[in-house]
Amino acid sequence: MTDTSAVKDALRRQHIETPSWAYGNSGTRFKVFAQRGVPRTPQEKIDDAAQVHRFTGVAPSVALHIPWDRVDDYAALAAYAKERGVQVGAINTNVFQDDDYMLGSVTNPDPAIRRKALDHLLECVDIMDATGSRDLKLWFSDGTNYPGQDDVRDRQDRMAEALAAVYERLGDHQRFLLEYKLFEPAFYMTDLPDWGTSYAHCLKLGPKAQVVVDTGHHAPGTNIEFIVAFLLREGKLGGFDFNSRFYADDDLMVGAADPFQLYRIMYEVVRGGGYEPETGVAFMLDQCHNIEPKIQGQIRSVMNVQEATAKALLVDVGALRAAQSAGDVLGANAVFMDAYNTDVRPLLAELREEMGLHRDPIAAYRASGYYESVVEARQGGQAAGWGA
Ligand code: PSV
Ligand code: MN
Ligand code: MN
Repeated sequence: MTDTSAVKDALRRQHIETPSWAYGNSGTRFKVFAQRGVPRTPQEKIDDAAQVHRFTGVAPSVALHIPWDRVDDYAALAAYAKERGVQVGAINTNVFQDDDYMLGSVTNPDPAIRRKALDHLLECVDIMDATGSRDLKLWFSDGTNYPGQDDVRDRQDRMAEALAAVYERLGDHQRFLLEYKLFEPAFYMTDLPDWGTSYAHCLKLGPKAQVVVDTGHHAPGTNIEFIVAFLLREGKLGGFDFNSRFYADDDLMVGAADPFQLYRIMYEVVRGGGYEPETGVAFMLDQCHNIEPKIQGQIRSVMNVQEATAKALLVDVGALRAAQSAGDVLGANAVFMDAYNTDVRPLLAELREEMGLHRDPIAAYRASGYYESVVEARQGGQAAGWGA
């Protein structure tokens, strides 16, 4: 039997970070849909993130994306967030939107463009100094579209050189999280296509270089929970960019496409000790809400992560281990599935009440009138960054 009060305690201290770009307008390369009441400034994105925390109690930080969230004074922005009851979290770099980066950023054959990209990454560490952020998230769109287009090995050398320069610049309490992605926008070869490549670069550099697993960045059928278990065992799992996918990098709400996969991932996190804050595993969302209301989409996503976590924490580990060591295949699988099939919504509703929150965060948000007030106050909302 699992102790539900211990499970509740663990859930109470969960920390899920929401991304500033989830609150802005977004879409596909075909169309960005404008919604009413979307934020016009980084401050207004923080206001929206604060609503997600207000109703869930477990989303106390918001990630920024630079230059989408460029301001003159980042310390003042961090203070603004604090006043609203949240913190500035990870700083996400952006070396994928300038014309200069058509053939790559840090792996570009042109040294002047590589320098420009590196300067941006270093500037983002300056921003972290001002906001007090711990994590720098690095994702590179770098790669090639055609065989022979550029030299694969030279590009790895350039990547390693840039990463070493960023690593060198990090302060004692800072780290970078290196993201990989199978393809897109490069279609033939991506310079950091998988966890193994990110891991190898991070391993060379040291403990402040960690791998981040974006759940939407794998080939269909990839066993993501194995990657999670492996990286945790090696002390190299820096965190997650959570979202869900049906086909490619869909950036849909986490737990929407495959809640069972999310549960399997969270089980490995718990099993590997990654749920303990000291391990530094960051639970971040990286999503956009193209057709659904954005704040509600974030609240729903946070709840989906909570539900998967609750199920993972409810696994009867004693019974599971006993069945595993007895070679009882079906018994072990049954224990694992029992936890997954538990309806944890009443437990979470109870927990929220204990935390002084409404049992149903979406209903409470809808009843709050926040949406109507921002629709009134905000005109001409900002695109999150894509396709605008
Ligand atoms: C790239 O697909 C990615 O997952 C990276 O994390 C980016 O910074 C993010 O999406 C936002 O576009
Ligand atoms: Mn991502
Ligand atoms: Mn992505």
